[in-house]
Amino acid sequence: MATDMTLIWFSGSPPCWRVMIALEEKNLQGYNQKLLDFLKGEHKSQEVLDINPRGQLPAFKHGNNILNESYAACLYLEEQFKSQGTRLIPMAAPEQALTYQRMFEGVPFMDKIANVIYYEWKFPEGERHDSSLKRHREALTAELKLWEGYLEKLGAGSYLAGKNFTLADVVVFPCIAYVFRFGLSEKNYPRLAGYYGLLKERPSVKTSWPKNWLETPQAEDKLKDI
Ligand SMILES: N[C@@H](CCC(=O)N[C@@H](CS)C(=O)NCC(=O)O)C(=O)O
Repeated sequence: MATDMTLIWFSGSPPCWRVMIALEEKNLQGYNQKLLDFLKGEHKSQEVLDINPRGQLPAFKHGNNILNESYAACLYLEEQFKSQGTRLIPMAAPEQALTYQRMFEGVPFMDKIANVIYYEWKFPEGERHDSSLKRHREALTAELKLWEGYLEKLGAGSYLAGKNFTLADVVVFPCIAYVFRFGLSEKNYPRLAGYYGLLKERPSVKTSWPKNWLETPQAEDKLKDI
């Protein structure tokens, strides 16, 4: 039981979900957890600021070790519990290289998703123009095509870095779940849809599936024409 760990999180937040998937994969169940409400601004409380001065989630602690960046927490969990649960960073150089490469491509991928889905929230009114939204949508389309191509090259039933589930899947899957939640067409992105279907059934993903997504499986279909 991981009773020396604490995770403060939001439901449906991709960075928080990454850490939860990593904890499940490393068999680190039973950690202390606190679910906060984004809309109530609970992440700006002193309790969170004491752990994460940016007032963002996830806020994660293992003993006295604090890891507030989702990638840092996932890498730490893999390193500290290497021989426990799923091995998330392959030993062989080609698979390891691809795992790191795809993991960090996940950062700009998520930014591009957020630039479209949360356009009104991210950009103040005076900075919003049809041309800039169009540019962000085009950037996201190009990004999605890249990921569709990666999966096509690897073949049906593959994970993001090959035939094994890795840390690349842990950090990028929440982004992919997000785009389908916001209406991405399975017909236009069949490889991504196949990957989404495969990972949805994985126990670590199922167990950590955002509860509010179960209640409202589909959000606004902002990505349906992308
Ligand atoms: N780079 C951070 C990003 C964390 C992040 O942006 N969290 C969002 C929730 S998805 C948040 O707390 N936003 C509230 C805020 O920025 O005030 C990570 O990957 O952990």
